[in-house]
Amino acid sequence: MHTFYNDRHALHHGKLEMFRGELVPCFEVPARADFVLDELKRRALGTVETPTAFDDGVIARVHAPRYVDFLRGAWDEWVALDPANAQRDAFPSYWPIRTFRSDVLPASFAARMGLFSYDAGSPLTAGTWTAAHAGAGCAIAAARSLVAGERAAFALTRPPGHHAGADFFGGYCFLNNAAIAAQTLRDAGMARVAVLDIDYHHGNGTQALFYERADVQVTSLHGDPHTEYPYYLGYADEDGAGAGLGFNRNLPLPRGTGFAAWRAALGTALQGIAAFGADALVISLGLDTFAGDPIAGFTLQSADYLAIGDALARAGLPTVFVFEGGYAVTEVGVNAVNVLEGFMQAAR
Ligand code: OKP
Ligand code: ZN
Repeated sequence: MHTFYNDRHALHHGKLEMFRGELVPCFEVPARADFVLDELKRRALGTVETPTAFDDGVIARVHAPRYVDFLRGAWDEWVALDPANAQRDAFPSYWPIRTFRSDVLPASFAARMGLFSYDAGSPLTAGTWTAAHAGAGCAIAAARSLVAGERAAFALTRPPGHHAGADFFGGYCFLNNAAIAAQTLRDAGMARVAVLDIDYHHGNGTQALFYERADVQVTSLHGDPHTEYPYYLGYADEDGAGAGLGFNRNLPLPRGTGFAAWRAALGTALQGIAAFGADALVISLGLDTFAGDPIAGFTLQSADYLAIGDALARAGLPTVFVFEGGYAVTEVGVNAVNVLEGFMQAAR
């Protein structure tokens, strides 16, 4: 399996995030991807390629132009407010919640930060755009390799993507890499694409992007949003709307869920994907279902990830894996590569 990776990910390096009432060191750090890359190389699981120049037109088919324009220029605007801001990450302070307008694009940078975000846990840094854009390039290249006939590919990207919607960032996510991969597959002529999100947190951005579409089916296994981030989406009764009715499926599981129950839910998810008749599968590969994860609540063990890879391979579909969460930094490499290795062993 080829891995698509760009070391520009490290240019996105937030210092602090708001967590339980105080600013704490960011959980989403560059070392996460380094541990995965090291483990891939240690097990010699395939080549690692860096997409250089790429056609990024698909980004505008997933994200709103005014949002992408904002992200691209946000750091320069932030520093222009005050040169001392160069030493501080940018955070939103105001949000246009119900009753406010979101059609007007305010001149104020602070107002646009809030318009285009939904939490205070996702610092925007000097290298955020460069890293996110390079990551999208990896997702595009991984998807294209499936179109060229590969059985599977891995986009080793950060910041993650599945919380980012058409015009908002949040949950450490800025560009939705899994959605960009899915849309790339659609643009290449694959009629039906399934996205399966196995990150601990519900992929609200991915769900929202495809909620009214029948060509991209979205399924997510995640911590019950009654108690788990992102709280306001990811419930079991969200099954799509309009043309997309019946093409979204949420399988929320209680905090504390272990592998037996998680594995049963995966079986349910895979049955729905088989019934959909997908031409390709996009996996939002979060590893924060691990027992040792500092911000999540399931109890999966490292060996379980081999079994997950095995089960995913048995769907029998061209599959692109897109890296999402996983914050037990020293274990995230073993856990991620276990999924890929389990997949390759069963796919042969
Ligand atoms: C990203 B991914 C906000 C702190 C809440 C956000 C968790 C984002 C997880 N003040 N933490 O799904 O792994
Ligand atoms: Zn997560």
